[in-house]
Amino acid sequence: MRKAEVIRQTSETKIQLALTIDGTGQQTIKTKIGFLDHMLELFVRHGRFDLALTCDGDVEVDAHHTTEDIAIALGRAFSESLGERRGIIRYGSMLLPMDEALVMTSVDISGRGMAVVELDIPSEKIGQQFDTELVEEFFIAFARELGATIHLHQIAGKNSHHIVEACFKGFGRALGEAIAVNQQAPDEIPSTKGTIK
Ligand SMILES: [Mn+2]
Repeated sequence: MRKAEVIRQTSETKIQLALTIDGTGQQTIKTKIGFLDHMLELFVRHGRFDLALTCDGDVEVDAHHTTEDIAIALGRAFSESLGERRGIIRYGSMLLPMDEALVMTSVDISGRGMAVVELDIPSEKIGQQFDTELVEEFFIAFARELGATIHLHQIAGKNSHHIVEACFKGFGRALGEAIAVNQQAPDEIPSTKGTIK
C-alpha cells in the first residue's frame, strides 16, 4: 500500500495529513477556506486518492500561507508514497471540460520540479477568501516538492469557479494516471537514466 503521513508546522500554518495514493477517493478535508476544501475534494475524488487533511493556518492574514503550505505538504506526501518511483507510468494527461471551461493538464513525474500555469481567470477572488493568483502558487509548490513537471493550459472558459475546478479535477486525473502502476513493468524505474529522484 503506497501511503504517507506528513505533519508540517510553521509560525504560519499547522498541517496534518494522511494520504493513501491507491485509494478510492475518501476524504476529510478542513483547510478553513471553503473554496480550497472544494478544490481538494475534487482533486482527491477524481484521482481516487484517500486524504485526511487538517490545516490550522493564518487565514486572518489571507489564504496565501495556507494554500502554499498545503501544496508543499501534499507534494511531500505524494513523493514519500512513491519512494524511488518504481513501476509508475510516469506520465499522465487530461483535457478536462467543466461546462464552458476547458483545461489541459499534463504531468511528468520527472524528478524536476516545475509548473507552467497559463490561465486567464477573470475574477481576482472566488468566495470571500480565495485569491485566484493562488492557483499558480499551489501548483508551483506542489511540483517543486514532488519533483514533477506540471502543465496547466486553459483552452476555454469564462467563469472563474469553472476554470479552477477544471484545473483541480484534471490534475487529479492526470496525476492518478501518472502514478498508477504499469502492469507491463511493475518493477522498472521508467527512465533511461535508471533513476528519477
Ligand atoms: Mn464547484
